[in-house]
Amino acid sequence: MDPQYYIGLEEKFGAHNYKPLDVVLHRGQGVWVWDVEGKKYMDCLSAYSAINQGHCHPKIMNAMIEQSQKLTLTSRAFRNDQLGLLYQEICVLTNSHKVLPMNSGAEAVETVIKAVRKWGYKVKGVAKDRAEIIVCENNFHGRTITIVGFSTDEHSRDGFGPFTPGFKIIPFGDTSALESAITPDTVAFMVEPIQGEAGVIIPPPGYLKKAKSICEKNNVVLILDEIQTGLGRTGKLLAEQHDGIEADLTLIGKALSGGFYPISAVLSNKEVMDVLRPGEHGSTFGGNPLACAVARTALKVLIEENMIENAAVMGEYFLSKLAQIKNSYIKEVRGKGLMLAVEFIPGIGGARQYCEALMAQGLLCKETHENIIRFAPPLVITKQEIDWAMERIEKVLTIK
Ligand code: IF1
Repeated sequence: MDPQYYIGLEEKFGAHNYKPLDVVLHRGQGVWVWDVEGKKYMDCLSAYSAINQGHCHPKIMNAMIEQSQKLTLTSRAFRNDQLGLLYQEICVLTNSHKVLPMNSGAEAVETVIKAVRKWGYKVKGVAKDRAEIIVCENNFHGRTITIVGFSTDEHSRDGFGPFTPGFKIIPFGDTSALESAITPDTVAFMVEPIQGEAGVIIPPPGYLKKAKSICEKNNVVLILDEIQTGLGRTGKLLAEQHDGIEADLTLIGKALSGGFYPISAVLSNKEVMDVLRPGEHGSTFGGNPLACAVARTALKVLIEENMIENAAVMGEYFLSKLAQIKNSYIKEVRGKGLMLAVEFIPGIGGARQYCEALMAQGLLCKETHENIIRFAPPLVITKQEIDWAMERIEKVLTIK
């Protein structure tokens, strides 16, 4: 089928809030996807890390089919026989005490904001409506009004005000800024272990560890948004493990379903979650049996099929290969696990042209900001497949 037909429909009838590469995908398996004309590509974006387990993982697919033949949605007015099992499995896996399931990542972020505010008033003793949450410059936590309200990206915010008050913004990676930003009204510090949208920005070593100890000392809840970094992407189950810490609250989403279904969750180590009482928060689809069955299997295959270890080993290999590319316009190559980026110096026409050239070579990736290409293939990628990718990447990126 002619891709232009589908592109035309999207352009004519759809909102124009995206500018995708003009590849119309039809089918996927593992690290590979095929377009409507049958052309094969390697997916080096993984739906922004929602497809860590690879496209259409057969075991997750079976779980989805089997559960959908039994029961899909009960609402939380009734219980179902999948939710408790998912709770237990997540808690065992992540050493958490409580789980609150939602659907999208942004909903998990909104949920955690509500929970820590309530905790601030009920437990910490902050005066009514004074609670403050500290976040970082160049954060990306989602698209709701509250969340874009504390974004520092003008593009995300412009024209959407007025915004929710109660947020303070500090530089990322700077623990002294955190220390001085905390006041008696501070209830939480929320941060991404590695900033994804900002361009795979890795903080100085020990940042999270120091942040954790500052939070502890000041009775401030540490919230890690692991929606992108979590579930194996950086070569550990959670990126916090690189720093040997446990956040008080952790957000996961994306790969929690292996890309089959929107499911997210707030994981709580402290009993912050206990402040939420019946009627104070919820979601029609949150915690539904289909989502739970899919998530249970998505977590299971991540562990059983050694995807996390593979991400660590393959990530290191991929990074070392990217670092060998000869191009004097490359400013930096960086990454952890299979969350990798190549940054170009400004003023060379942007990274998009490279993404388009890579697409022509059969490799799909996406620029972030003007000058950064992100490489984040599914965690099932093999050494041979990285070599296949590197042949194309070298061809496109090498400038003699
Ligand atoms: C889009 C970026 C990635 C996230 C973190 C929460 C959310 C996200 C750390 C919200 C979502 C997405 C959304 C997607 C593009 C994407 C993205 F380029 F914008 F930054 F992944 F790198 N916390 N990230 O990264 O989760 O509500 O979307 O489920 O098109 O907006 P969501």
